[in-house]
Amino acid sequence: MVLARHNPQSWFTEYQTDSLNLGFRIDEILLHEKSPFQDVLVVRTETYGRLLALDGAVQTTQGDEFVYHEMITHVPLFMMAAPKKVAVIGGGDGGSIREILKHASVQEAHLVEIDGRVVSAARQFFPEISCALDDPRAQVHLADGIEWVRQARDYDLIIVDSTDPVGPATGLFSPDFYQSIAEALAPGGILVAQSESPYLHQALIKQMANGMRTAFSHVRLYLAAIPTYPSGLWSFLMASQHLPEPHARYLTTKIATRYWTPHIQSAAFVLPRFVEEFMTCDG
Ligand code: AG3
Repeated sequence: MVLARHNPQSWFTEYQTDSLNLGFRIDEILLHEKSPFQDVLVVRTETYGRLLALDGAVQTTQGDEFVYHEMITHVPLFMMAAPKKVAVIGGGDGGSIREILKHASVQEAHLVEIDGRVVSAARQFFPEISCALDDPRAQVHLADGIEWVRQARDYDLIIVDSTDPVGPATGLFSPDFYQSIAEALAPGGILVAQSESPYLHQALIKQMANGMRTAFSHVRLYLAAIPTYPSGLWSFLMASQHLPEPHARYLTTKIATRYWTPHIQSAAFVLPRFVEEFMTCDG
């Protein structure tokens, strides 16, 4: 349905917290349905192009999806000489798979999404994001990530590309899940999980980091600026048994990116003092 261009009611608003909203003027609602798991909405915003929201929370927009998808994938992938087997838990839009497959060494990229409606909405409305799902190296599993990871083995990288820790994603933030990821990784393997906003979700980030420390020896936080997510500054937690160091290939790579650069590979781990402080203080 096409909405009047300047109708003041033609807005999509994410209610980010009880006291904070982010509004997007929209000119069309492309899809609005209830899947068995959540509310799925695709709208066209004037500023950021098409936007996918699940249960009212912005997941992806055409205007800034590259930041999240490049940062959740390339930063850990460039810690490895030749990653071969990668899994994405969540991430039904396919953006993470698209970035993973830019690494020529990758032989298998598994997408494990609980909600098939998210995958079909992405295929229909975000072809430039979901395109790589048709690559012969990609496999889509419509399955519960927690169950799926229990039988997974020998992965070089597992990415938790989840929604917020409410609704279907809750179990993806638990120490038990991190433990079964640790068992599913090959020696030298890495876990990366999106970990919300350092302004708004400090307690959650600390809780996730502590949960990861029960299963991994090294846990590090890194950041990226994502304008359509709550507060605009987003974090990612990386966990591994050996301290990850970028592999020299990150300096000479020819893969096409729009946010990631070799400097950003290192700079993303440089934390503002308030973030350093809440990550190190007790309690
Ligand atoms: N998943 C992380 C989205 C979290 C955003 N939270 C919010 N808007 N309240 C993104 C999925 C992209 N593949």
